[in-house]
Amino acid sequence: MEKTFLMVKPDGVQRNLIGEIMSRFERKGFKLAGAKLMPVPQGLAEEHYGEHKEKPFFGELVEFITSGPVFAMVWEGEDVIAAARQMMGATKPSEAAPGTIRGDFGMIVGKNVIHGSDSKESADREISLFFNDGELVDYQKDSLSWVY
Ligand code: 3AN
Repeated sequence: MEKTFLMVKPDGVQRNLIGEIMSRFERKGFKLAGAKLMPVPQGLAEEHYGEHKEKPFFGELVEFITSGPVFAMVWEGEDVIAAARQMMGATKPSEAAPGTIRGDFGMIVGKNVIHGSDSKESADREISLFFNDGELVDYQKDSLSWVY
């Protein structure tokens, strides 16, 4: 089953949105494979945002993500990567549709509450950056037999 990496950013943690965000993915029907509250060390932040190294906002991005704890998660399900991106909404909160996480809670592009992998390659890369194999749990969820 497909997996994605999602992270409540420091603004989401400070604004008490962890439960709200987890609840949306739970209710949708996805399965939680791992989760933890953690600070993001400088090196990890630079590696995670490596593809934006040349962008003018790279420094700001790294500074923000290291500014307070994040809530890192791995969620599993059919097409979860694309579905989670839909549920997150557009990068710019002003363009994110109402009903999406960024549409409902985001205020500015630099502090847009949540990160989610945008492809299978990014998901694999980001999951292994943030989680050890032993931190991901493989288990049976009987309620999913009603879904699939
Ligand atoms: P997304 O998070 O929707 O995949 P990306 O990958 O284009 O968006 O950008 C990564 C992160 O960089 C975004 N989550 C956003 O917080 C930040 N970002 C994107 N564009 C800007 C910008 N113009 N100014 C500041 N931060 C930005």
